[in-house]
Amino acid sequence: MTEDRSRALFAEAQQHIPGGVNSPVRAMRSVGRAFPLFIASAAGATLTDADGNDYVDLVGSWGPMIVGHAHLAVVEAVREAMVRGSSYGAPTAGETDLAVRVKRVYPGIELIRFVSSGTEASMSALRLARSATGREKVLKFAGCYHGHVDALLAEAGSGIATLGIPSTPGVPASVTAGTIVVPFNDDDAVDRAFAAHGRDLACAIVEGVPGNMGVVPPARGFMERLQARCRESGALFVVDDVMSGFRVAPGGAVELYGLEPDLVVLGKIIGGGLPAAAFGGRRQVMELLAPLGSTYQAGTLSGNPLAMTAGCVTLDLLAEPGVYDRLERTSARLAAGLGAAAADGCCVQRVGSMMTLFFRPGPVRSFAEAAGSETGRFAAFHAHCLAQGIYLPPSQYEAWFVSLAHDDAAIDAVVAAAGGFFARSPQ
Ligand code: KE4
Repeated sequence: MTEDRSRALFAEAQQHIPGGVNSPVRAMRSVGRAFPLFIASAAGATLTDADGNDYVDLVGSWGPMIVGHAHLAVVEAVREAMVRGSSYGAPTAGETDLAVRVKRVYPGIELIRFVSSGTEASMSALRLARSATGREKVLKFAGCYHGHVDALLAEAGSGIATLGIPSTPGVPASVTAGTIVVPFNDDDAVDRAFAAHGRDLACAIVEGVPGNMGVVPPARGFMERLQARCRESGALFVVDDVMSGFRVAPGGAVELYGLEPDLVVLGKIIGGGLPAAAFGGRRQVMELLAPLGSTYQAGTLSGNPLAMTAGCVTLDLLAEPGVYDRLERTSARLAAGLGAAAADGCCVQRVGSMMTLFFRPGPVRSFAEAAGSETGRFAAFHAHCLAQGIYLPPSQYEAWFVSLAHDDAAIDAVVAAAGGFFARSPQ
């Protein structure tokens, strides 16, 4: 198995693109690789790299490819749409078609606005919450990622209720000064933050099922209490279902936990592998958006016809009977196999078809606990699996994604690779 072509492509890419990649995690530096694999094609649950090596794919483009890569129905629909033109900068029926499909499973969304990325959706939701409440502060959780939105690239200040500090250069301290960062799954910390800032909070934003510190399920009642604190304080409750939407249930974490958010942020799966994301919620809030209201938000490719087409076909495939039962069976099989293969010092955390194998004992309830993982061993595990033809997210702090295209053979191959690693290095 050679990787020469990927190595050469990476060397060339680095001359033109920072780090040779267009999104940092793809560089595979977190798992100690000198260069990432360049992918040439994909079909079903399989990725094929530039050297012709095939892999069982558990990244799924970081979530969107839940029906599998290059699904024939999606390919044909987008091909037909393409010959009618790819972008008009004008309204199309396809945007309404996708809106109707989303609202069918998100009854709390009365109006929805499409954008081109989850970052854009989160950023817009924040602006709308600030407009709706006339307040400026926002609350987020450590370890939750909502895209590279300036105000949300913040780390906790010195104390729970203190103001955020930038987590990256380039974000002014003034921008994160209004961001309160609280440990996830910590009810007391949430209560303290609301006691200190509640009346100034425009919103609290939370991943429906956090997957950006590895999969860390909400503790029982945590989301409901957060929602209640928002109601009491007048802050909007914003659920970021970009990763968990249409994945952990048709209506995402909102459905799974019976939540009633003021705004929902969506992305990934709703674009079916093309650039589409959205934010939506109560009519009273959404009507503040231009052109109805004066809260400005816009986008050249928002509601792009090809993305709307891919999204509609993907959501229709997910609406077929038994789909989520099938995803659950396949995902449970993988989680059980990993749990049986893994050493005692590991734990598997899963919600539906998103999961993480943590290289630390469980449970993992917060980012601080996730950060206690043995990332060096994860890197060795990742390299072992790659050599066995299994393509895992190149970071301990990411979710693995199962699709409808993963059959028993694919799952068994992942479990066998994991078993081989732990047999060779039990601790
Ligand atoms: P995008 O801007 O990448 O489309 O979406 C941002 C976003 C928002 N909310 C959640 C819960 C997300 O997980 C994401 C993006 N997820 C990462 C994977 N952890 C995308 C991968 C990448 O950044 O390359």
